[in-house]
Amino acid sequence: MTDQQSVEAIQKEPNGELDAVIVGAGFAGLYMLYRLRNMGLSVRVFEAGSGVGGTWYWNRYPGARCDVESVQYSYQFSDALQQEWDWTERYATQPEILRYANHVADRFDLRRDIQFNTKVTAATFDEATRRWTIQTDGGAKVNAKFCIMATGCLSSANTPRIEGLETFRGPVYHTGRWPHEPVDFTGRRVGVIGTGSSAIQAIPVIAEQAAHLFVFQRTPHYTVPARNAPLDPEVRRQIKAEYPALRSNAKQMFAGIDLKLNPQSAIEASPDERQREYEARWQNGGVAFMGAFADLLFNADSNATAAAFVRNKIHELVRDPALAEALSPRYVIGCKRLCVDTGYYETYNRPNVTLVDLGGKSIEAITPTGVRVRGKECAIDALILATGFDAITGALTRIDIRGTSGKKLSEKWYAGPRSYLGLMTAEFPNLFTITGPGSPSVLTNMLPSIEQHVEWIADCIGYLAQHGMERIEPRVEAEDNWVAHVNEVAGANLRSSCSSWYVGANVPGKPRLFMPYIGGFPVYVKKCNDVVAAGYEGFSLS
Ligand code: N01
Repeated sequence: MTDQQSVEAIQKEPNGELDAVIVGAGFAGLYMLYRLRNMGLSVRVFEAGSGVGGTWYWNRYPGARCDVESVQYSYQFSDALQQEWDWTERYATQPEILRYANHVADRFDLRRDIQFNTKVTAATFDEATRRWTIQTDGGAKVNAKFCIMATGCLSSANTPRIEGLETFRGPVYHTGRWPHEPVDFTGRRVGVIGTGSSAIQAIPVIAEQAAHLFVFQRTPHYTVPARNAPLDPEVRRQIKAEYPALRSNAKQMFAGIDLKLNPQSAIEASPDERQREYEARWQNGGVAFMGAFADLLFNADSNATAAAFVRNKIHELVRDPALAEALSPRYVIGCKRLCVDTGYYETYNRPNVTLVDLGGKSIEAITPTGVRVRGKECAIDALILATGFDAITGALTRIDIRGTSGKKLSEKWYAGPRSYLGLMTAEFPNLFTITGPGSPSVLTNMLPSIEQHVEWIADCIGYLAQHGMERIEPRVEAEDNWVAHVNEVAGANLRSSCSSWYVGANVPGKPRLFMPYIGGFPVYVKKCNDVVAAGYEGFSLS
């Protein structure tokens, strides 16, 4: 549907009024649309990109793939869908995941309700009419009873303020806003700022093409090998045969995915046992490395054994000991999100790759022809910002969202996000946040977390309709208690102990507190269900 057709379609609806507006056509927005439309609601999705897929639409950098296994990083709401789709690799590439998102959009005929190339700029609640007015960058205004933010946790690109960045004469790319056409680095000197998951996936691929690659590292990240491989058709057949059991088992797990957690304590195991367990997981590959022992994120001494194991691996893989040392993190493993790579450390053995260690400091300045570090310019032809996202809250606070008091959401969240269950926030009735702050979101397999939120929201809207009600808002006390609980649980987990995007540390000026809920997926789901069973306890309904 073109913009014009889309606007016309909205205008054909009585008074331009909708039951619901959904912001974003990634996996959350697509499924939300599917559910609400099946309930007979009039729904419009606004999507800034020209296609569906969200994260997988924007993050097209070389080497981009999901580090959750493909057979689990997929929808489960439709058995027919999960039976008909064939993932080709253990970890799907970005193009394959994008094909899947497009397949879902076509299969369920979702596009006709999505308006592409349209950014939502503002949303205002009117208490008199109990409706939201949603404004887009094209100047259109629509009116809806419910406003559902499916804006993603890692979608608002973080471009650091570095002196002189705008003066650089060559092309500048952000991994989270990569061009749609192929970028050729052949014969060019390329600089990459950042060493998080995106950089760690991109660096080995770009190093094979570029004349020289300079990696500007502020803080080294821990990464474990992916051990990616094509999916054996027989394994795929077996998984499909056992999908219901696999999915329901995963939902009983802390992260909504089975990491084969070993219930033992690392510190109570013998050195030999630890070595065997870590080695087996290192060889098997992937984030299940952190499932080696149950207390890795709760006991600093236990954590130190896993961190030391990975540092030893870095020293085995990188030939130059000084370089290996510079690449070796010294903080809690798993505190910044564990990365998963293919040949990352080995890439530093290449003669055309140079690590520029910033020693914990930001880049000093960008010049028209390069990057200046400690007073010396490193000449480059192209610059890649692998500098991550204004995570979890950025996509929400960048929109001018105003609730009952007229206060902006960004003002309410000035000292950090406040929500009830990560689903709603007081003073903003009928505004839902799919995988919002205060929900497990990024600490889990995102797809089941998205599905759980979408189903909760759809059921809630259905409940209001069945009971002749049209307004829901969290009570302030319930929100306060939830925020306190989120903070308390975070305080007991080593994940909150370092500078990471989980605590907003990567964005200067952002309030520092642990944003996702780290109580585990099953505990969280039970809480959401209990709230409903108790008649939407903690919410005001009218
Ligand atoms: O971003 P990041 P990302 N000067 O924030 C550095 C998901 N993801 O896009 O560590 C110099 O992790 C910054 O340094 P420091 C995944 O959840 C998933 O890589 O803050 N450096 C860091 O090295 C992941 O965690 C997949 O000191 C600066 C880097 O930039 C999340 O997205 C794939 C700087 C940013 O790392 C974000 O990953 C890719 C400055 N001024 C991503 N500012 C999957 O496979 C920032 N940095 C599912």
